Amino acid sequence: MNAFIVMKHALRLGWGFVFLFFLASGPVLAHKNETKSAISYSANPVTEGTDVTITATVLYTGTFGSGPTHSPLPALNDPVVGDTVQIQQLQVEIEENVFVGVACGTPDSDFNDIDSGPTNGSGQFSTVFDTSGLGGKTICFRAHHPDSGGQHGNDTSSSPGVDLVINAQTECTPGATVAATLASGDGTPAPGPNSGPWTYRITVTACGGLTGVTAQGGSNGWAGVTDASPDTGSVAVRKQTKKNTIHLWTIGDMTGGQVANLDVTVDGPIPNSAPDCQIRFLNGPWSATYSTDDGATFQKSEYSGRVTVSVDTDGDGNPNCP
Ligand SMILES: [Ca+2]
Repeated sequence: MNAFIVMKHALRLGWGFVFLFFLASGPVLAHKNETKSAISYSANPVTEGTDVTITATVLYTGTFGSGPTHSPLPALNDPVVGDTVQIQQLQVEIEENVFVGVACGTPDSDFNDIDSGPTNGSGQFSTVFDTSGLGGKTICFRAHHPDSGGQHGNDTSSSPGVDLVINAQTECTPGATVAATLASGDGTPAPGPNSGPWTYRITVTACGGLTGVTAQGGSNGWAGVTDASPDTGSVAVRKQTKKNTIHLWTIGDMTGGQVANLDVTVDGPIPNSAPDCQIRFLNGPWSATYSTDDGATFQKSEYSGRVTVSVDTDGDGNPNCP
């Protein structure tokens, strides 16, 4: 065997090795369809004893992870159909194996499944949550979609956490209440310049006829408001400081039981120095003002609950954040 032939063998082996390596590395190159999860409530706040329908929605983002493209590639906002989605409650363990639901941002808490099931043709799965005995509590929930279907499957996503406010009284007190009833966007964002956007819905509910209803709320100090779309009335910036913007939502008169919604979209960078599992609030507290005596006097509601995300610096999806 002369040197030339040895070299030829080596080359052939070399290319063969490269080819085998390429084949073997195929499954490692994940290029799953990326998804986004949202959570919504049928009502918020609610009176103790009310059954609340909590709905998780999982949609495609129209993008996929690194690696070669494949078809069919689902389009933006196509529903993820037939995948398992979990509805999770934020809980603390008060004694061994005894867990209670707590508000978004509570220290030493974990999201645990309260129900799960397959998404329907609209990418949705719902569960009914009984609020009996929970008067006076605020409990945070989120939607979580575990990854599915191997390398061409659907990737993990979590919604932001949203507080469900459960009032103790058995009948509504005349006036307005304000709460977040929906949130979408990445609930476990990586740090960086493009961590958002996120959208949350502020809902004002009237008990009894009200006049001159307005609601106002601050931004979070780190992700600015990029859009504010009300289904009733109009929104304007009331006060702008360097880090915070107060929005004033003028709703007008409301009839008893009427509901008005404002969808707020925020976006902003998360510093690379943000620690894993850091809780960031998407909204500042919102409150409503209203008159029950045709404008002679005005009253202010309690503040809304909050919407949170958990920073995922190491990319593990934050399954075990303290
Ligand atoms: Ca993490």
